[in-house]
Amino acid sequence: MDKNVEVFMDEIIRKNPGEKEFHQAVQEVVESLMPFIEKNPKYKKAKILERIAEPERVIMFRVPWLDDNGEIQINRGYRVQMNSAIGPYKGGLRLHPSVNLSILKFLAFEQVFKNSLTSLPIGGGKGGSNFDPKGKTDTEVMKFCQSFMTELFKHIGPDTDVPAGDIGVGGREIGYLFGQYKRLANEFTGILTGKSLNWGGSLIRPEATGYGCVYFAEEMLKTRKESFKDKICTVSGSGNVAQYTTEKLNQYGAKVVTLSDSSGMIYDPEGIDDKKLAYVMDLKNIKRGRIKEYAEEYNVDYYPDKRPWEIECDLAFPSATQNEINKKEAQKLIDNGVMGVAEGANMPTEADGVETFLDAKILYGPGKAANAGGVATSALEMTQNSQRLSWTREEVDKKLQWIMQNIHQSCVKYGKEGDFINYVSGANIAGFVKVADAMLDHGVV
Ligand code: NDP
Ligand code: 2IT
Repeated sequence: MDKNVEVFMDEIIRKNPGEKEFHQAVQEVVESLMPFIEKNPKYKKAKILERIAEPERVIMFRVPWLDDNGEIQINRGYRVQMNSAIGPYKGGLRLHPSVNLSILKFLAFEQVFKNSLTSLPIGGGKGGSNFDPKGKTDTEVMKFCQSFMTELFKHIGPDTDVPAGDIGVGGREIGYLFGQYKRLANEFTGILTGKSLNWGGSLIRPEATGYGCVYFAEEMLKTRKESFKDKICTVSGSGNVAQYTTEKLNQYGAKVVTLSDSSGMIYDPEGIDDKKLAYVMDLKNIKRGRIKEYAEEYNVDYYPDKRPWEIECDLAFPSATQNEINKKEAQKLIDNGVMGVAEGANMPTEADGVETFLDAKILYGPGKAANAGGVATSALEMTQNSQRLSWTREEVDKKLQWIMQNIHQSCVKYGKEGDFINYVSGANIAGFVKVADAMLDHGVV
C-alpha cells in the first residue's frame, strides 16, 4: 500500500474503531485519490480528504414503538449527515437488522461522491435503523415509521436533508414517514423522495436505479462495440433494484437467468421474462414472500444460501447488498468469461474482488457510478416538487439516460489508463473534484 494511504488509513481506523465497512469504503476512495491529491497540493493543504471523511453530523436516537401484542419494542435510529458542500444532504434510509453506524457511515461516504457525479446539487447522507420489516404487519411498520420520524423530523427539510428509500424502505414506508412528517411540521413539502405519484412523487423514480444501472452498462459496452443483444445476465437480489434491472435488460434483448434473496438463489436458464418478472414483483412487493417460491412456480432449481456468481454469464449485476462478491467469486466470474459487472448495490464487491476485476480489465462499473440513477432521479423529484410540476415519463427517462451517459463520460475523463477505463478511479476522482472545490470556496468549515 502507498505510504500516504497507509498513514491516512491508520488515522481513520484509530478515530473510527471497529467500523470495518466504513474503513473499506474510505480506503478504496483514498487509494484512487492519493496520487491525484499529490499532484494538486491545494487539496492537501486544505485537508479536504481529512474533512471529507469526517461526517458533518451524526444523529442517533431511540425508536420505541408498540407491536401488535402491545409489547414495547426499542430500535435504534440514525441519520449520518456526511457532506453538504454542494447541496442538502441526500440519501436513503435503510431498515435491516444488520444496520449499524459503520454501515451507514460507509453508505453516506459513498453517497457524497455518487451524488456529486450526478452533476445535480445534492450533498450526501444516509440513515436508517436496525428494525427488521420482515414478518411485521403493516400496522407495526407504520408504528415504527411514525416513531422514527418523530425524532428525524427535527433534522430534515427540503433545503436541509431529504431522505429516500434503500433496503427495506419502499413506497409503503415512505408513505408512513411522509404522513408523520406532514402532521408534525404542518407542512406539505418535498422532504422525502420516492413518494407516490398522487402526492408529489416522480414518474420513473421506482425504476430509476435499475434502469440507470443498465444505461450505464450500455455505455460501458459501447466502448467495446458491444450491445445487450442475447447476453446472459446474472442478477442478485429481488428487490427494487434487481426487479427494474431485469425489466430493462429484458427490453434490451438480454436474458436474465438468476435472482436471489437473503435465503438463496434461483437459476432459470430459460430466462426471467416479463411474465415471470411480474410474478416476482407481486411475490416480493405485495405478498412479501421468498424467492424460493419462484422455483416452485416455474419448476427451476433453487439453491439455498447460494449467491449467483458461479453461474456462467456475460454480464453480472449485483443488486442486493454490500460485500456479496468475494475474491473467489470474482475470480469464478472471470474464469467463466464475464465481460462486465455493473453494481446496482452499494459496495457489493469486497476490496480484493475489485482488484481481481481491475486486474482482469473487464468492464467494471462501481456502485457509486452505476447505481447513481436512483438518487439522480430523486433530485429530479425534488426539482419537480420545488416547481410544483410533474414531468412526463418520457421527460424523466430521457434526463436519466442523459445523466448516466454524462457520469460515464466523467469516469472516462478521469479514469482512462491507456486503452483501459478504470471506472473506480474515474468515479472517485470525478466525484471528489466538485465537492472539494466547493469546500475550498467555503473556507474552513
Ligand atoms: P430492497 O429492500 O428492495 O431489496 C433488497 C434485496 O437484497 C432483497 O432481495 C433482499 O433479500 C436482498 N438482501 C438484502 N440484504 C441482504 C443480505 N444481507 N444478504 C443477502 N441478500 C440481501 O432494496 P433495494 O433493491 O432498494 O437495494 C438493493 C441494493 O441497492 C442496496 O445495496 C442499496 O443500497 C442499493 N441501492 C438502492 C437504491 C434505491 O434507489 N433503492 C439506489 C442505489 C443503490 P431479503 O428480502 O431476503 O432481505
Ligand atoms: O444508495 C442510494 O443512492 C439510494 N438508496 C437512493 C438515495 C436517494 O436519495 O434517492
